[in-house]
Amino acid sequence: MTFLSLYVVCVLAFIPKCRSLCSKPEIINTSPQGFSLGIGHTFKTFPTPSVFACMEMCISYPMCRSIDFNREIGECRLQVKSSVTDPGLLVSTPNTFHMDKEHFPQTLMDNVCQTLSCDNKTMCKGYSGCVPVLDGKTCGSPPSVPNAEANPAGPFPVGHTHNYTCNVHFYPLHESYTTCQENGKWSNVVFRCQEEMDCFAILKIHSNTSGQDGVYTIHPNKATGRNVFCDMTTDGGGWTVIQNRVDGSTDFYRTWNEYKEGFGDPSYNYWIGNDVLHLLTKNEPKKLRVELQRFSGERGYAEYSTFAVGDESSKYQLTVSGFEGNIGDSLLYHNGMKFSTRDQDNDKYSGGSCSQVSHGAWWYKGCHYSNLNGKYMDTATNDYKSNSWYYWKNNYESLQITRMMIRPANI
Ligand SMILES: [Ca+2]
Repeated sequence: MTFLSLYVVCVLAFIPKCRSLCSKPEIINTSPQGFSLGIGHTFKTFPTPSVFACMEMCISYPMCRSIDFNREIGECRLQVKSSVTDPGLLVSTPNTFHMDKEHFPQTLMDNVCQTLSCDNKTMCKGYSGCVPVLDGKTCGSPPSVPNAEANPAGPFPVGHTHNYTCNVHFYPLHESYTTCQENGKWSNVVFRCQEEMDCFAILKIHSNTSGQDGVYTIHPNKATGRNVFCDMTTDGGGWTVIQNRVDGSTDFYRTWNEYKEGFGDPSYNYWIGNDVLHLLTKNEPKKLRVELQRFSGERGYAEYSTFAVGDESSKYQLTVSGFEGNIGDSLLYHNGMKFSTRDQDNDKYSGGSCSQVSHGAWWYKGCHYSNLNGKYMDTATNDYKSNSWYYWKNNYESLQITRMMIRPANI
């Protein structure tokens, strides 16, 4: 028995021992881990624990160009595009394995089908043998997306891909493709056209900004343009910096209107402004990342999966949850609180103004476990008025560098 036929017999029988008897196609070890084409190019999804079964299914469909296989949940997705012809479509996706059809060990697959003869209504699918052919379903007009160009009328054949385009003054978010699947439905559309353009939208529209931190003009809505600092590096980039402090040269003990409008230099010390903060978080919650540095040089971070700020009539009420990080959660305490400044007391402390007691502006309760707009000290000082993050070291140690930045929560 040749090695090839042993291999085929093993796979056909699905004997658990097969893994030790048969060598896997070597390409499995060389394809990129943690990448996929996303769901917009999927025409068929099915569960299987085997990446090999996923591959053979792709082989059997002429329109299939590649697979995305999720090992965690055992999901196989057949794609009408490949990373060979469209390398720009490949995106980082945890637990997912991408492979292009032209890299499959096709000769092994072909060998099985050469020994089988299927009738008109079936087709050979590698080791699965003869299975029913596609039933010829079609898809109607693709799902409409608000503020995107009108969709063409159907029907479209299985495997057809539609690419959405946003109307003028709207900016694309998430993958812009949907593909007609074999069940006659379009693949799930997560695409959105958002009115506001933040650093994340800039990164997606202009891929050459990746890794290029700096000041960019964002449009929180059609009428508003604002220069802000974009972090295009950290964890893939696309972060709109909303607060930055690197030294004590800029006064942060300011009035309601100054915090409403924003102040400072986007490339240096600044607060983006509460109105802009509201515009950037009103359509969908953002993820917040807080980066801190002590005077000792030690650095740490906190991320919140949900962060939103209400409008002025709500007193810029804070919504925050979903902590993850290594500096302790010093913000959840402030969830649901209104913003207070030295000239406007919206806190829960009946004995006075938290802003004045804490020498800052924040979503004070009664009063704070974080005070990043507090007083800047030039050395590490345990002071309630200082710009501190209590649960990092369980004290009010003043910090040397603080940064708060946001990007879409689901990317
Ligand atoms: Ca008060």
